[in-house]
Amino acid sequence: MKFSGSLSEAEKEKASYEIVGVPFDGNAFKKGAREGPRAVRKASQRLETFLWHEKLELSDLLYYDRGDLDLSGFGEFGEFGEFGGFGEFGGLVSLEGLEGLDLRKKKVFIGGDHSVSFPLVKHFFERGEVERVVVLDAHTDFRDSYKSNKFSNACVVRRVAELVGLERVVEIGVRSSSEEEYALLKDNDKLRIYDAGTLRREGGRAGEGEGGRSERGRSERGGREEATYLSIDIDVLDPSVAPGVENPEPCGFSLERLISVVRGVIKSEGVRVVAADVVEVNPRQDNPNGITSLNAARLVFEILAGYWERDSRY
Ligand SMILES: [Mn+2]
Repeated sequence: MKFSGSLSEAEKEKASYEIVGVPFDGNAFKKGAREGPRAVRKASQRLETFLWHEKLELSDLLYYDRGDLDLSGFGEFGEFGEFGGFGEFGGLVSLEGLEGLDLRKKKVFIGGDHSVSFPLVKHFFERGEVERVVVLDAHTDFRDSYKSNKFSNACVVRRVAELVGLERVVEIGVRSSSEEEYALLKDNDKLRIYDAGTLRREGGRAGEGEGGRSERGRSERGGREEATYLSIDIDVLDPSVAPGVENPEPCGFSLERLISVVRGVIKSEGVRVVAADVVEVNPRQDNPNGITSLNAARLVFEILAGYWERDSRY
């Protein structure tokens, strides 16, 4: 099954944007996120591809769902902590499917546990296609290691920051970390965090504010744009609208708030989002009505619409 509104196989060359599933949960404690791509695709069939609030028919945007990365070479995913030769996963994903991707076409990846973001960012970064990373997540994910696994989904932002540089990472929506993570993060003046409380006080303008100005930004000033990877852990949403996650964290975003921040980041001046992921949808933890997958599907729609809005402006 392809994501709703996808071009057919015969027409895939016409695509401006591509969707890719990453059905991996080997670095999660509670398994199930490997079923995320399938569940989100299925949920997308329940939504109209006509975005009412913009009067935009999404299938006109020309995107193609390439299916899932082939992770068969990895074998059956072991239980948490069995990845003795850490780093193998990064190599595996690079070997097993990313090489074939045309990086000039903007991407939306559907996870998978959050650990998949590291090899994805790495692939783009090492090819000079990504300079900056924006993470939307309830958690800082800044542990050095979790249960002896340095590539756990609880460590992913730390690994990404080591790769691209602390000053090139922004975290939005944070409302949970360990004391050790906070001690490390509070005194650093590099990695920027817009936590959930800041967003509530400022009306959610961390991403949106810059976006508002960009309407008349680049064409006048022609400023340089930083190629950006946008990683969205669905647990940034409130558990009431996204219960199907490994680590639900109370007091999160509404879906409207998240969409507003995501669209704001995509249209921000000085930022060019070239790839995004939506990770940590765990259908085994979801309500029977599949609300988490449904909201994730809507988010994928919004990312595609954001890409299109941005590309059609210039
Ligand atoms: Mn998280």
